[in-house]
Amino acid sequence: MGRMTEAFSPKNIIVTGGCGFIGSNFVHYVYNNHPDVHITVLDALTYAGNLENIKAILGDRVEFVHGNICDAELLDRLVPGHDAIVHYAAESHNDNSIANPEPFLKTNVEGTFRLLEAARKYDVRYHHVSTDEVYGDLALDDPAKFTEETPYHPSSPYSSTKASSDLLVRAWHRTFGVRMTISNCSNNYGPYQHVEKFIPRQITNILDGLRPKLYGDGRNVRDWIHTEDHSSAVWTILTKGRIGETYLIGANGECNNITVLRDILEVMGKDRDDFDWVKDRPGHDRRYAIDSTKLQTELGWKPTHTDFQKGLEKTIAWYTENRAWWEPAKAATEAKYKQQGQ
Ligand code: NAD
Ligand code: TDX
Repeated sequence: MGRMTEAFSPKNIIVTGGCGFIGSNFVHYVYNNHPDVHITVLDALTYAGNLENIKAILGDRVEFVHGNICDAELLDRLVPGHDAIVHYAAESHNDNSIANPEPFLKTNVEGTFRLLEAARKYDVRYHHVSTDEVYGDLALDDPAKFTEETPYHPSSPYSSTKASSDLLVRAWHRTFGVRMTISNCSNNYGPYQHVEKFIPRQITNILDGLRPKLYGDGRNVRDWIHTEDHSSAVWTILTKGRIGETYLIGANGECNNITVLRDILEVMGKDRDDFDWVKDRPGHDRRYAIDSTKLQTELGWKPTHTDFQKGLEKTIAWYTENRAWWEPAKAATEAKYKQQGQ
């Protein structure tokens, strides 16, 4: 408290990965709350990107550029004239990183390197969106939570590439003076999340008459936050955060997987045991938990979607009403899981 905060009012920002789950929510958040800001979305439209997510707001204030963050020439054309890069683009799914790590190295490590080089060359403010998974995991009976001081200890190919990208960002700040901030957020949920992820997979399985699939003993704990609270936190850090600093984002949403699954089954009118136990994920992190005191006390951020049960019910309603959005990806996703025994 009583610390200096830098006021920064970006007017022309690049949002990488703005057609994915969390990036598109951020684009809507800025569009709805900051009408003076122009947004350029840079997205490669991988299997996880969907232009539908931002179609309704494309126009004068939201522009779409189809391209890859690893493309240095494209960045040379695109970045000048913008005053900030907010970097969401990533390969984001742990199970995919176990099946085939290579795209994670490319996009998460090389892609971040290219963006940092562009931020350095054109002196553009840079915000790096990362994950609590860089800290590894906690034991179920450990009273501790992750803080900004927790040592890095990633477990999976995905989280190790995100940890690598965070370290690049810090080095580019210290060595080259890139004006950066980093945020590490816990598990997001909400509309537009790909059906490969835990909550949407179980909801859409039930909607398709398939049984939900629970990994291992189902006692792994995730710290759930609504994606809109993640967006408001990133905006707060971008505009008020201190350069060079890391902020953890979380909303005290710890819950184990079997409880989340049984809640979904109950809301959807199914028996609480109507699911399959499947093979565990190799290296499966046990528990994540975030202490977001720094963000709350220093920058005054607060989550607003604090009722997880209500958020889950709304999310179930969204997938029920938006079958056309998720159906095209469902069969291929389940075929891939089947091959992996999950
Ligand atoms: P997502 O997989 O839904 O979306 C990723 C987006 O990035 C897609 O639109 C995809 O097309 C795009 N993309 C991928 N590779 C690209 C490339 N090389 N060039 C340009 N665009 C590319 O991911 P998400 O769940 O929305 O996660 C977004 C960010 O938030 C990631 O950096 C992730 O690590 C981080 N994060 C996610 C969570 C979570 O719970 N999902 C939690 C904390 C942090
Ligand atoms: O079918 C499933 N059954 C199951 O039990 C799936 C897909 C997952 N799980 C378990 C594994 C995890 O304990 O549910 C939990 C959540 O799994 P994911 O949705 O795959 O998320 P997680 O691995 O925790 O990572 C997520 O949060 C941190 C995001 O995918 C990352 O991008 C983010 O960094």
